[in-house]
Amino acid sequence: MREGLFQSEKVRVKAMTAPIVPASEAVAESEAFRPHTSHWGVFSARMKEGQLEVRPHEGDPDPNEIIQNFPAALRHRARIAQPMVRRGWLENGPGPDDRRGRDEYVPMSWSAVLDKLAAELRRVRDDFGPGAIFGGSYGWASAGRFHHAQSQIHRFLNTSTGGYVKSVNSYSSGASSVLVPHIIGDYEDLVKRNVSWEQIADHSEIVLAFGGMALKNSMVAGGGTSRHVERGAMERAQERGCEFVLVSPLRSDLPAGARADWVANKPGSDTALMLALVHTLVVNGLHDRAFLDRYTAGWPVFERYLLGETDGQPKDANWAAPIAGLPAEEIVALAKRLHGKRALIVVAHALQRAAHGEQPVWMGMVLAAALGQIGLPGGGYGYGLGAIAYYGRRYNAVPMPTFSQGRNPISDYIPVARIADMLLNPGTTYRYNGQTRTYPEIKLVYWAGGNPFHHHQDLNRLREAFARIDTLVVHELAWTATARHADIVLPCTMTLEREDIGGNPNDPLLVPMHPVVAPYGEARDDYAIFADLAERLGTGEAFTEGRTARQWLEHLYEPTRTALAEKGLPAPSFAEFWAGEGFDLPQQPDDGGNLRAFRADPDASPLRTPSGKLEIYSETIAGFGEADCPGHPTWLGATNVPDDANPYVLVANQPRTRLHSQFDFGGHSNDAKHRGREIAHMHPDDAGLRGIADGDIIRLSNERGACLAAVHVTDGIRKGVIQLPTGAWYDPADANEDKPLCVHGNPNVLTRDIGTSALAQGCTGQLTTVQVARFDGNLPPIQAFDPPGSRTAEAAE
Ligand SMILES: Nc1nc2c(c(=O)[nH]1)N[C@H]1C(S)=C(S)[C@@H](COP(=O)(O)OP(=O)(O)OC[C@H]3O[C@@H](n4cnc5c(=O)[nH]c(N)nc54)[C@H](O)[C@@H]3O)O[C@H]1N2
Ligand SMILES: Nc1nc2c(c(=O)[nH]1)N[C@H]1C(S)=C(S)[C@@H](COP(=O)(O)OP(=O)(O)OC[C@H]3O[C@@H](n4cnc5c(=O)[nH]c(N)nc54)[C@H](O)[C@@H]3O)O[C@H]1N2
Ligand SMILES: [Mo]
Repeated sequence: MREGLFQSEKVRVKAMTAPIVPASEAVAESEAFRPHTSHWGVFSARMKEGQLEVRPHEGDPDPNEIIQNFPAALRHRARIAQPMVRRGWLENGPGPDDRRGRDEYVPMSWSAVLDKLAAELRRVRDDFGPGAIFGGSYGWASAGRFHHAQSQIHRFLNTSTGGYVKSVNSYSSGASSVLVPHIIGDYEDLVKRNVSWEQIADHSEIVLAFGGMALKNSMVAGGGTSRHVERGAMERAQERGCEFVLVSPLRSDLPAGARADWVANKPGSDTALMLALVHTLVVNGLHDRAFLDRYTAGWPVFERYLLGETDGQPKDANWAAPIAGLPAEEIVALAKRLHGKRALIVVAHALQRAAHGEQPVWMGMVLAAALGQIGLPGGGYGYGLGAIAYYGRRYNAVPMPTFSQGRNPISDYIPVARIADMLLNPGTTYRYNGQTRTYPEIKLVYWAGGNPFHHHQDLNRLREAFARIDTLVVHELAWTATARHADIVLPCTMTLEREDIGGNPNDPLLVPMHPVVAPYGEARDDYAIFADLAERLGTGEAFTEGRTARQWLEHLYEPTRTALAEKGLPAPSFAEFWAGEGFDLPQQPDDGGNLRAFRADPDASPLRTPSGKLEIYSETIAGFGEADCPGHPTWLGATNVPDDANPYVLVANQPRTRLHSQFDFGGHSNDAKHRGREIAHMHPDDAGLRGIADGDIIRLSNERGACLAAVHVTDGIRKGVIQLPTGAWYDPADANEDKPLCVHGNPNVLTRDIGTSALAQGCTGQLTTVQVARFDGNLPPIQAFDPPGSRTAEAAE
């Protein structure tokens, strides 16, 4: 089927059985469980009779099952065993090439491949300047304060190539992180120093959650979490009498223990619904005028729009009802239900990962302000709460060990989700946050710790974009689709094969991360790879400062130890820390942060916005003059509207059984699939109409691409909506086609690659429209986890 991509059986077997360094040589296998941590929680691990066993941290009240992806993943055939170079690049040299993603790979020794890569980095730097290197390298990589891949690659490029073009913001919060500083102030204050789970358990009386707070999401936190508290906090609140209302196309977006009322609105309609809620409050005199007067700027301008004085259309419940797909009476009742209670408005990141994603974030703040709740314990605006397990918690009171990235001499950047635009349209201009900017001309793209074939939209367009550059370099632990498009593939260790310090600033536990097994094949740490490359570029000392990895851990630990000692707290030496199971750092009080202080005294503690207040109308944003992001929250018309060609709205949300694409080949992720495919959810009425039954294979398609998935038919989803999570590895049936069928279920072959607006240019991957049909053809095999073969047995030395 895809002869070009995969070589003969014989060679494939060779790549799969590459020699594994006997564990005893590098890492002593021990029968004792040793501590470690991951983005899905703190755990401990051991090797027993060649098998990895993991068990969650003892103090975790609600451990995350995603750690069960580790055992099968550790030595899976999808791991990369040795450095590989794409044949076309090797034979023809650097340059644009549409064979990327279709070509063969040639194994090479470490010394030969690093020589070649050093020469190529020098060529690009000398001929075009470091501004022709894109090193944004977005992605979640692995936990660990030192072996954090993005810190490593950025430090390498800063010290050794004269810098790089970076990316700003995230796929997570592309719209909100640009908007919030204009209207509320510091973004971290809003998401991390505001309403906490402790406050919800103790104080909230009603929680209205747009997009929900799904436990599958809060199970994850960058750097690891030792206690998953979200389920317990929602149950305690519910038992105390707190009401939960879920506004979402999926019932599973709040846990059963919250006993929520489910309002299944149309995806993308939340801004209209919130406008109608505020309109209802206003016309009934239920809005908090005193709060709006004292703490907000621009309410009168917004109110004229709300009441229809500027455009002739009052934003009342009758207006919003057909937009949201809800009865007007339900909207009116919901508004009245919010009044007079300690009310918390939550808006999930998901709502802003869509066209005009700025609007629901802004309007959520206005709703919370109209209720007069911002700054009260358990009340106000919990933007992002529940999306990740570092929101709604306390900050640690001492600094975390931090590996310095150095200084980037290149100031050029792109908003992260504009990568394909940049590569396809060098030299053209675009708008971002009030500026007109120009896309640079990139020759070399270097990635470590991310998977653009997971995170980016419209993957067929991304393939075209990657065909344009001279060289794509990827460090990976497994054969992701990104690695399969690279010219140089360097195998790196996975977390259980190296030592590190684990922790995140919103979790108290500092964890000594012990390796449990030797590196797979010839895999090396990102640090070791960059150190050797830097050596070749004459910048070895600047990159390593003469330290081994262990010496770096000791060095990074020291400021934390000193800070503990200065506070008169127990301050274990590194050796003591390393010998133990980890210890809890002191934490800051749960005091509601700057928003609470602002409420207490807005003159003494103004917000960091131009007016010092909550900006319901922003003169700054109005001054940018963007039609798709005016000066106050606005209903800009429906997007992702189903039509005859694409009659369903696709929700492409976060997966339950893994973090993004990581260890999709692990047991927990794979066991949850059906016939090897990712599972989509569909309403019984929709399925019935198309002759689709539970467990069938379906084909989802639109003008951008197509994929297969298995289907689960359920009434837990709004009619007309189909949900397919992200993270199943891109698996083209025939990579030689322009728009190959992904046989595995990666929704990003379907999503649209456009920015949220000219303000933020955020990712819009959450929603799109699709056609759906039962797939009755021969089911193509899953090949995403088979390594591409290498033609020749002799490594090219
Ligand atoms: N349609 C749609 N698309 C989305 C989203 C959506 O809602 N809908 N959500 C978006 C969001 S919020 C995000 S954050 C992104 C996530 O996108 P990514 O962060 O790119 O996804 P991951 O799968 O976590 O990619 C991390 C990669 O790093 C590799 N890795 C792990 N450890 C190491 C290491 O030590 N060294 C090196 N070199 N590599 C390592 C892993 O194998 C993996 O391939 O996806 C976005 N994409
Ligand atoms: N298990 C697991 N957890 C994760 C991740 C993961 O990959 N796996 N990724 C982590 C990361 S990086 C991030 S940024 C966060 C992301 O956090 P979110 O972006 O909030 O998470 P999603 O699951 O994409 O979306 C949450 C829910 O929003 C609902 N939704 C979608 N569109 C709309 C809409 O228009 N209106 C309303 N009302 N609801 C809508 C969907 O039903 C969806 O289930 O999750 C984190 N948690
Ligand atoms: Mo994210």
